[in-house]
Amino acid sequence: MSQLRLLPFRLRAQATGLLATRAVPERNWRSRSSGPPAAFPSGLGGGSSSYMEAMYSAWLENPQSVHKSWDSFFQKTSEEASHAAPEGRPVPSQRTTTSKLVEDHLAVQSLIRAYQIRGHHVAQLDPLGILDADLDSFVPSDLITTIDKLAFYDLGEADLDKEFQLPTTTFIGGSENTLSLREIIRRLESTYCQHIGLEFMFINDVEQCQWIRQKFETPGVMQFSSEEKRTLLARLVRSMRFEDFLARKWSSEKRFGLEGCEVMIPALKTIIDKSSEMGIENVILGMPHRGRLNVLANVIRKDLEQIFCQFDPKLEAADEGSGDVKYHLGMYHERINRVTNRNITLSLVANPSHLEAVDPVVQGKTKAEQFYRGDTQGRKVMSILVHGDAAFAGQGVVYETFHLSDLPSYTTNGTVHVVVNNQIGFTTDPRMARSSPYPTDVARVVNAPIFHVNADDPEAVIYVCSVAAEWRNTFNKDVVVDLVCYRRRGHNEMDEPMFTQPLMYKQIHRQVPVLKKYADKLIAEGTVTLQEFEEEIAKYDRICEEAYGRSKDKKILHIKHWLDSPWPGFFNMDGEPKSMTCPTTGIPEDMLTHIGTVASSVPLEDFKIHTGLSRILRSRADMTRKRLVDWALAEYMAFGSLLKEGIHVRLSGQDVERGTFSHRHHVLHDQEVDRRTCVPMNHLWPDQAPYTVCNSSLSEYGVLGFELGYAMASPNALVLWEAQFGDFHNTAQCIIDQFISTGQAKWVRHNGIVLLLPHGMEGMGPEHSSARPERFLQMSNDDSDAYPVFTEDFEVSQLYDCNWIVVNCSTPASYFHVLRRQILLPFRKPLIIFTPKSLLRHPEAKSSFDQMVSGTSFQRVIPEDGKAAQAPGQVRRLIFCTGKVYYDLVKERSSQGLDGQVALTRLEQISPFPFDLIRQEAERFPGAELVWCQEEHKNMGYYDYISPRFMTILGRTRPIWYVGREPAAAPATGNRNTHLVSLRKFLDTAFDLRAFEGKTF
Ligand SMILES: Cc1ncc(C[n+]2csc(CCOP(=O)(O)OP(=O)(O)O)c2C)c(N)n1
Ligand SMILES: [Mg+2]
Repeated sequence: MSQLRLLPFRLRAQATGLLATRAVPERNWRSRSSGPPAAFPSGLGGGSSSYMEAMYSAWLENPQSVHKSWDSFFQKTSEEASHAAPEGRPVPSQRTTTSKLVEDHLAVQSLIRAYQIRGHHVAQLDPLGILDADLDSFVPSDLITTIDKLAFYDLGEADLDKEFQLPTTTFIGGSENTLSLREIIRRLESTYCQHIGLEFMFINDVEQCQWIRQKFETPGVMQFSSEEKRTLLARLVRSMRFEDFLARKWSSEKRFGLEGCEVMIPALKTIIDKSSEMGIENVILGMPHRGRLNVLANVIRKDLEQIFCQFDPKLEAADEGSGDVKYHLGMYHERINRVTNRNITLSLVANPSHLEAVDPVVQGKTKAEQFYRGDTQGRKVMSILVHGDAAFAGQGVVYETFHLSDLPSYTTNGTVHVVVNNQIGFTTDPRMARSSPYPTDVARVVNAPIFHVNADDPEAVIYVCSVAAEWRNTFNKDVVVDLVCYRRRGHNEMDEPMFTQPLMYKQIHRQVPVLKKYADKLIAEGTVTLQEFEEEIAKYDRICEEAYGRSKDKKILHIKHWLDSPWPGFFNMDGEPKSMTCPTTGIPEDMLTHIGTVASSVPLEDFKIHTGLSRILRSRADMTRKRLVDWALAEYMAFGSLLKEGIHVRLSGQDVERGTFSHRHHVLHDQEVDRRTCVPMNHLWPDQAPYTVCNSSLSEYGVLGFELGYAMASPNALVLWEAQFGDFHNTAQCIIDQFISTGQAKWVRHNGIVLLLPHGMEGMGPEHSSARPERFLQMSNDDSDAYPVFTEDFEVSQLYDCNWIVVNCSTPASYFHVLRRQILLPFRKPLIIFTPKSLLRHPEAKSSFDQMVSGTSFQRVIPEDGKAAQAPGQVRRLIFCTGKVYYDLVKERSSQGLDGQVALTRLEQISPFPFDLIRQEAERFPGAELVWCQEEHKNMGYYDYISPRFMTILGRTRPIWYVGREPAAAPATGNRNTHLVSLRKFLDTAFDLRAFEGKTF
């Protein structure tokens, strides 16, 4: 027993005799190609020993009556039984001895399985040796950590030197089929209980489990050539000396150094090398603050001087926008992988401070890059996500992102996750930061294997990373590498960690840096000399010094150099739009007719659709004949025409295929053939771009982030995310605030994502009513107080300057045009569209082809063109409004007979504010009182946004009166009657021409 490694620091009294909890052998595994045949154990389920006894009795009577695998098993064990009988003792009857041996064999199988399942609990994962990576000091009772625990299996010391047949579910034997129990335990400990802790036995696929067992159990797998060791050492030198250099030069700057996890650099490089070897050409990385500069320098290989000059506070910013701190910026770099000699493109996606928010963005970008390369299997493009331990466990978006990983329209065919598990989050201990044993448990939901590894053992880390990359590129599934490490300094370099973690930090101060430990090891074994090691250090220090010298010459900071997703050819050489005009957005009538016809048809033969849908298609055909469109058909026209122009259209969100309101029906389902579907949009033209429409998982944060990432990859795509109801966007608020609204200002990155947010007060209660326009408008960056200069290209230049476009269309034609304008603009801006619910079926909410044919365009403002427009001088009130309330106002105006006295003008684009057109309208009706009418409550909707802008354009000479619902806490009432009463009330005010008499402003 002396060879058995004891784990005294974990030891505690162990219960024995818990045979009832014996693990049950797996069913139906496949035999490995070499080694013993898949024989006796297969098919054994619970209660296997009574089954075996029955088999054994049958065999004793007639060896031919059992399967030949049982026959050879019983023969073998009987022979061993007679050899193994200790001298001097009476030989027991054949039956008793064999039975005991059979039981012992089964026990040994259980023991092997126990290590495979639970070995990680006692693995030495913490480099500090003080914490339990699984937050629990318990030692599983079925691991042989002391000799007495053999009793758990009814085994004893005397059994240690007996030979046991190895089951096909282990590879510890290598080419041996049998091993002594002592050796079995030794090999299991060396695989499962040293510096690597493996969690994989929850994976449902037996082949995948076998693959992992083979990778880690096979004797001698973890051997490295001296060349590999030297490369590893050189990478550690870079990683460590880079941080040292920054610390020396800028001792009081925050950089979120990697000290304590320097091995992350060789770890990432190994994943990239191995993936490149397996055919990957493009790697997209997402990561948080910790070690980010080091990754930029030593993994992506950003020019060091460009990193160093970020530390210079005197540098002038060359680009528009407000920029970001250095440890958030992204990067894109194409280079040769030195290990494989193949081209590789690496990009690190810019990210906000909000931890894990970048995860779905990286996945979306990866998916898009795969899609545009036709890489359906993820053989060329892959993603790597780096996480902090506290964030990985705490942030829900991690879970949302994992749930996208196997959905056909969202999968990136496997991601390698690397956790920098420094066992602390800012000042919080893991025990206070998570309820799961490991920070990585979230990955178990998708059956991803999890490899924990002690980060102070660089070779173990490298091995694990290489297996992880191989796993990803073999099974195209996610995998997690958990680098159990420590954080040498405080949360950042200015922080004092001893305030809160005094004992941990006492140990950390005693901790020998990994580079020194590894160098000493290699020097001791003769792989490198001390002199070579010192030269390697001096060489890299020189590189840093020289780059530092060059960085001092830099006067200007170009954020453009930090772009993570360049769009080659879209902008001119200076990164500016190629023009500042936008063509008209209408399309030829025959195209409208053609799209309308396809939208009304079932392009596949023998395809039986639902009768209700036939009715919808007939009504589309009818509208097409009458040269009319409703909302759904207008959307068809916009998407269809862009597809013809080679623009990929992707619409994603919950239930978007049919449409929440059952109006869209972009995917037809055969009523008789299971899962047979048809997407007529993909049958428009032979050479059209593909159309993707996909129901998403029930997530907003994850899915919106994903689509934003998707839209980053190419300007030649219309990527839309639709919320089920507009208010649900608030669970994705971080993507909206941190990426969509601010992305260009922070990272000079254009993005043309479109958000479709169903909105409208329809008596449906506080939720399902408001898409919260006030929030989007409050974040719009156009100046409310600056009187604009009205140049010829006012519309386009205003759009160019804005952070996003907010529209609330009142007609299908408007929706059609604004979608097309989105792509025809010479640049990209996020577009927020408040979309209708009841208007989808409103008989008045239809547009004629005349409003969509060539030559027509998006109207930012739809001016009054009815009776009031014929005699503007007579008009006593001009009501400005937006969206659905227009239809209520028109109806009310007509019922009160005020068509000639009250004009109604609609804002289709709210932000950037159409100052020019509003001024024209106000001037057209000089004698009219100006009113803003909205159905939302006064503290919501548009009023706070439009009010100062009206003031600016009117020169404060005329008031703009408010008509709408009163201020409120909830966006809408839950009581239908109250809803109708408040509607009545504000409609009455809107047409009470004396409502504001005598009031001052
Ligand atoms: C969503 C979010 N909440 C809070 C923070 C503030 N914060 C920054 S780093 C940090 C601790 C992160 O711990 P961990 O994920 O373990 O990474 P580490 O810093 O240890 O590498 C916190 C709470 C943040 N950046 N993002
Ligand atoms: Mg941490």
